[in-house]
Amino acid sequence: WSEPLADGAVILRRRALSDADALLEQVAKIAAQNPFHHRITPGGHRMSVAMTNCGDLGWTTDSRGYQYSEQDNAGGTRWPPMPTLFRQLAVSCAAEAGFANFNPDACLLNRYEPGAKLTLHQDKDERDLRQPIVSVSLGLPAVFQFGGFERSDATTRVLLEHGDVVVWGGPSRLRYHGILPLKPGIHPQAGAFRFNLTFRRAH
Ligand code: MD3
Ligand code: FE
Repeated sequence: WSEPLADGAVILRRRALSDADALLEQVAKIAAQNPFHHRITPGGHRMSVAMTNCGDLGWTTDSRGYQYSEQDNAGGTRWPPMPTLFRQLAVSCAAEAGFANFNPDACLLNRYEPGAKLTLHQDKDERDLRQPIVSVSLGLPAVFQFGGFERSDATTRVLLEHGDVVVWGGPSRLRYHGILPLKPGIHPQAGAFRFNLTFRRAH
């Protein structure tokens, strides 16, 4: 079932549940090629979320800043291709939310361990902000926060669970958002982690 979260944002609850085992298998294959890595922000902080990517472009950060790159700055290799299942799921969820021509060229994989969090931020490193972002949550549940267009705006909390998909587009594309520190637990399919896949049109 689906429900609007905000103008342009739709949550498709459990939409990826039937694909979850296959998605996690692909996550493991990608990580075997380009391991999850705690990247260092331009400010010198080690991110508590570990990241890798698949697709033509991947989001990375280092002392120079944030960018989409064809190369993994950790390993110096190209990213693994985006699995067909990933692309099909992202494209069909975007279409269900009203974005008919979504063609992602980047998929960021985030891995949360207990205590890992993502502080409030905006996603604006993509060239065409009219393109939505599709996010798929797997494993342990997390509390997602979304706010307004300024960091100090009030936030709302939503629990994101295994198999939930959210499509962020339109006016919601530039809302501040974050993830509260992950509570420890063991998920039957994902173990002690939460994984989040975000599909983007970067260039
Ligand atoms: C709202 N990831 O990778 S996914 C990120 O669960 C990120 O790992 C979170 O924020 C995670 O940048 C949240 C949901 C999400 C993704 C992109 C958005 C929400 C968004 C872009 C604009 C507004
Ligand atoms: Fe984000």
